[in-house]
Amino acid sequence: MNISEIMARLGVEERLFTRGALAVTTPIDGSELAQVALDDGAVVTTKIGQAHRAFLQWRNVPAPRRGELVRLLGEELRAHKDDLGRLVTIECGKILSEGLGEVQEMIDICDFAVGLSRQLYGLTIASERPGHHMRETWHPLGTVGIISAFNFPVAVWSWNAALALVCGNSCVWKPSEKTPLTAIAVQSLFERAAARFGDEAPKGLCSIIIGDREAGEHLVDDKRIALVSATGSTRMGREVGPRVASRFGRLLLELGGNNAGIVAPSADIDLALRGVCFAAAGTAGQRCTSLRRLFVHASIYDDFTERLKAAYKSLPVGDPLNSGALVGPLIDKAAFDRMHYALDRAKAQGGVITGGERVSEPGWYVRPAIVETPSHEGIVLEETFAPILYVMRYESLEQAIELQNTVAQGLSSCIFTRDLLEAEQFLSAFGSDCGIANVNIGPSGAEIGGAFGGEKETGGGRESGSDSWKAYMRRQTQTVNYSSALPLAQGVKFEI
Ligand code: UN1
Repeated sequence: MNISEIMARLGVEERLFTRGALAVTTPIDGSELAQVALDDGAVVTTKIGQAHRAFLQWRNVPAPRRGELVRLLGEELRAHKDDLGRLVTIECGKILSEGLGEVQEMIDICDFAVGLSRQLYGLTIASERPGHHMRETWHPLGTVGIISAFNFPVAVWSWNAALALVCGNSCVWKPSEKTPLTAIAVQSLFERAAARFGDEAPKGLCSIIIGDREAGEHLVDDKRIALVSATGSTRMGREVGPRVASRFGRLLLELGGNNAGIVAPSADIDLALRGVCFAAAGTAGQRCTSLRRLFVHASIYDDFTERLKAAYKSLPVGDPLNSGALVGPLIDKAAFDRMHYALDRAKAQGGVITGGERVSEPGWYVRPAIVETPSHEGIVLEETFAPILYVMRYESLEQAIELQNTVAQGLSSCIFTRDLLEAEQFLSAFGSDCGIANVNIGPSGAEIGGAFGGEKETGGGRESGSDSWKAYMRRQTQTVNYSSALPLAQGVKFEI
């Protein structure tokens, strides 16, 4: 597959993807796409230094003006949506409409951030002391280190960077080693936007690090990285979290999910079937929000699972650039091996498997699997980043909610029901314990306007919309005395 023309249109110099120690392959057929250079520890440290100096300048640029840079970035993304979306598909294997959707998600967050650049509101607070006022002001935080995963190779950067930039921060981004090309392309679009913006955008305001674990460790351990925003597995978060905490750095973690759905007796079955198929089989099960566990009410279980199995059989699996395909390949052989390891364990637990086999090669194309499992235990409690849906029967809503909440992860959840009471119970304090809870929609495919993230082993971070921007700023409580007396709070007397 030749990517030279796409890269040229995206403004990427050829030397950036034709030489270096890291071979980049496409999951579409396993062929080599490019070679990119790896940054060693010294380069990482230099880039962090540059980003830190950029922050010291950028924080003084007025926020609405900072928003203008993000507006220009959004323009570049709009103009290059087709090429970048196609490159996403080529590099990570998601179907083209999802590759394009990912770039749309970037455009959306840029629009959101531009508006936000005029709305970084603080508070004014009534003081208990005469002649005083108090307020809360939000200041830029510092350099943000962004670690992203292969499955959303560019959107996750934009959730972080668009907000970080309007908040007055600089960014250093370490994309997945599996998807450096899309990162290099995005960096090129950012640089075009920065050049149009002019000198007020300091050199090194946003940069990328292509590297392995060691490069990541430099980013995590450097005190000049004020916030580490990391997306990936819970295992990765367990390593990154304590290291950043030990230097009192700030963390935003978006880790594993083991998302569940409930299909209640009153559900619109056609709608539920579509919702389940997109969420469980779409993106080849490689979203952190993918549906992995499904609780179907006993009264509709047989009928629903038969229809689901029939729908799965007809899902077009194949080349993600082909407009007919709905399910593309797994990212690599290791993903396929992990999928089959999980299916073997599910079988040993008494699970009955439909699908899961490799359907074509080269590339790791699999038929999404349904596992009817007698018990909610063992492998069902683990996140396997592959299209495996564990299906179970339930009798009462209370029982289904309890089972859905028993896993260690807490990202996303959903219920399909037309019963108002059930829907509201699912969304109540004793309902879903996840960061995201949906009614009559699967757990994946969130819009950027809401805060995105989850509880428990998902890490607790929130990115993207709502007030997630506050994670990228430091809050300062200010008290001003405009009188000529000095009354002390709480009535304390200290006369000299
Ligand atoms: C991820 O898989 O890391 O809600 C992010 C969704 C997408 C983002 C997924 N908007 O499925």
